[in-house]
Amino acid sequence: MIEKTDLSYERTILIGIVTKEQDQEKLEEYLDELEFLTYTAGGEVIKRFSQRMDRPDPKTFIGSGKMNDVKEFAAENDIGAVIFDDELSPAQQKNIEKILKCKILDRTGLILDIFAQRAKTSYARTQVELAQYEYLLPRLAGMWTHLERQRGGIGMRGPGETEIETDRRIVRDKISLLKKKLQTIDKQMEVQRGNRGQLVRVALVGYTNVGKSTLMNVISKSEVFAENKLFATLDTTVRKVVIRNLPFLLSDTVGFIRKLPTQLVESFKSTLDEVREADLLLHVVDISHPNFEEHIDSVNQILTEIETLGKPTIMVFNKIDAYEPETIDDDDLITEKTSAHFTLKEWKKTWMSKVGDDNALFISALNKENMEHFRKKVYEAVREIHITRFPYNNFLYPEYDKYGEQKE
Ligand SMILES: Nc1nc2c(ncn2[C@@H]2O[C@H](COP(=O)(O)OP(=O)(O)OP(=O)(O)O)[C@@H](O)[C@H]2O)c(=O)[nH]1
Ligand SMILES: [Mg+2]
Repeated sequence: MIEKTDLSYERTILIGIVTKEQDQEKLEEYLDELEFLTYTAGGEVIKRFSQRMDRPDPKTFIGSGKMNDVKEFAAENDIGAVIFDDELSPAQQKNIEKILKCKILDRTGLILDIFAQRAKTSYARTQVELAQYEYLLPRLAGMWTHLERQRGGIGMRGPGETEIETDRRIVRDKISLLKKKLQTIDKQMEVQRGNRGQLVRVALVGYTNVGKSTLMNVISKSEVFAENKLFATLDTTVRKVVIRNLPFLLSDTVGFIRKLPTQLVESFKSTLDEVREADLLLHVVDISHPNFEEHIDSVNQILTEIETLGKPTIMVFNKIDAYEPETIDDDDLITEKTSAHFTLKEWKKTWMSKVGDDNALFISALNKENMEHFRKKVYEAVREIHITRFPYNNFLYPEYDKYGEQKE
C-alpha cells in the first residue's frame, strides 16, 4: 500500500558534481530542476553542495572531505534529507547513510516519491507501487532503520512504511502480484480502447509542467488538473474533440523528465500505450524554459524507449507569453550572443525552420493566443489521417459555412 504522509516542509540539502560533460552552469540548471522536484515532494532546499570530479566516487559518490562538510552542515542546520542529483548505487546509498545518519535520496527515489504522492487512481497507484518495489529490491540491505522510517516525509512514502520487516522474498512476491494485477487492468484498458471505434487518436506528449493539461482543457473544455508543480498528471485522460466537422480523440498523459526512472517507464507501459497507439503526437514544449531544447531531447529519448519516435508529430511551442530573451546592453562588449538572447523570430529561423511551417506552432494555452492557428493545423493533420482511414468519409459531421448552409 502506498501511504500518504502529511507534508511537513522538510529541510534538505542537494548534492551534484561538476564533470567534463557537465560544467558548473549545467549542474546549477539540473539542481534547479532537482529543487523544483524537492519542492513538489514537500521539501525545502537549505543548501546546495557541488564538487568537481572526473567521475563519482564508487563508495560515497563525493569525496570524503566534501562529505565531512556536508555532515557538519547537516548536523548544524537540522537537515532531514540529503538528495543527490544522480542515481546512487545501493552500496553508495548504504555507505553515505552510515556517514550522514540522515535520509539519503537520489533523483530516482525522489521522482518515485512524487509519483507515489500524486497517484490518485488505483491504476496509477499499482503502477507506481510496482516501480517502487523494483527500485527497492536491490536496496533492501541498505535501507534506513526501522524507527527512522516511521518518521515519514520525503522518500518515506510507499512500500518502505508498511513493510518494515520486509525481505527480498516478500518484495519479489509483491512484484509478481502487482504485475498480475496490472495485466488484468491492461486487458480491461485494451478492451476500452477497442470500444472507442476507429476515430483518429491524437496524444499530447511533452516534458512535465509544459502546459499539456492546460492545452487539453482549452481545446476540449474539460477539467484536467493542472498546476505549477511537477507531475500534476499521472493518469491518461481521453476526450472526444470536434474541430469544425471533424471528431477525434485527444489524450493527455503523464509528463516526461530528464532521466525518468526506467522502473517508471516500464511500469507505466500501459498508461503510455495511449501514446504508442496514437496516430498523431502533439509534442508540447515550454519555450519560456531556459532548457527547452534539452527537454525536447529527453522527450524524444523516452519516445524512442517506448518505440514511438517517428510518428507524425506537430511541435507545439507553448508559453510564448512568458518567453523573454536575455538582453545585452548596447555598451556591453563582452557578452557573447547565444541562443538565450534569441527573439522568437530568431528562434524560428534556427533548426525550428526545419520542422516546417506546418509542424511548428507557437501558442499560449494560458492566454489562448494563436489558438485559431493551432486548431487549423491540428484539423488539417487529423483530416489527412482521417481521409486515408475512411475513404468514404463516414464519421465526418456535415460542414456548415458561415451563413449556416451545409457545404457540399
Ligand atoms: N505563462 C504560461 N503558463 C502556462 C501556459 N500554459 C500552462 N501554463 C502553466 O504551466 C503550469 C503547468 O501546466 P500544466 O497544464 O499542469 O502542465 P502539464 O504539462 O500538464 O504538466 P504535468 O501534468 O505535470 O506533466 C501551470 O501553472 C499552468 O498554468 C502558458 O501558455 N503560459
Ligand atoms: Mg498535466
